[in-house]
Amino acid sequence: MSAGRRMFSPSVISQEREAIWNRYFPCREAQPFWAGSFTIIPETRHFQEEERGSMEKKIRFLLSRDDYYHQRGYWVLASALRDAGLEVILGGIQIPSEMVQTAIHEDADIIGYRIMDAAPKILIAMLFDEMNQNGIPDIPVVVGGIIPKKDECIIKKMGVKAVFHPYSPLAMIMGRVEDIVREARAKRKNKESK
Ligand code: B12
Repeated sequence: MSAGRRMFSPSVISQEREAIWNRYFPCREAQPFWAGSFTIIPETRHFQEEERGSMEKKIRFLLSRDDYYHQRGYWVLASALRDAGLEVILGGIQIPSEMVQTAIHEDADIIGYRIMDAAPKILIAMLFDEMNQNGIPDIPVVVGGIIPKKDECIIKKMGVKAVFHPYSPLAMIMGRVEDIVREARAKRKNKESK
């Protein structure tokens, strides 16, 4: 392919490839309407529910991302969350307003945004704005991907519960997610009982 010789960049190679074979869509997950939980083999699900014991309802985790190219981490994370016994709602590539609609529609317990290619502080400000406007300010938000340190401080001040950088151990992520959801559920219960 001539692209390889001309300029070694994934976007150029991808455009050349597309011109010959058309665009390849590995799945339909980029469409929010299709957003649905991963299927878990029933026996595994039962085992995981028993193991997690005290969690009364499975955690519904909305996982969305900002860019098309860095898919690998998205799928690694989605599989790990599923294997840990969570219901993963695959938002795919979504902007904040779409994420909020999916979170409401899918009754998400937690929103996870994978940000690889954009400005985290702008996206997160938009997300919280949309969440407030749509009456879901209490759903916890966690963020992962390429998040510069200075942006991490800013988005945590905005209300992001945790930020995960490259090479974060998956078990540590799962542990934090469970703790965050437990805390949010307890807060909601308290609020409802008042
Ligand atoms: C592989 C890779 C690619 C592959 C992606 C293949 C694929 N299908 O995914 C390809 C070659 C396509 C690619 C392309 C590009 N890339 Co690239 N890429 C990488 C690389 C080397 C690894 C990413 C990866 O897959 N990691 C493995 C996964 C499992 O880990 P992870 O994504 O970090 O996720 C972990 C945590 O961050 C966390 N996490 C991540 N997301 C989330 C979300 C939630 C909710 C939670 C809880 C946790 C979480 O959990 C995971 C487990 O620890 C990184 C460098 C790096 N070391 O990170 C650069 C990197 C991300 N790429 C980069 C760039 C610049 C690009 C290009 C723009 C380059 C170019 N000029 O063409 C293009 C993008 C194309 C475009 N937009 O036009 C930059 C991003 C810089 C930035 N945003 O400021 C990086 C950091 C390299 C660098 N240092 O410059 N890239």
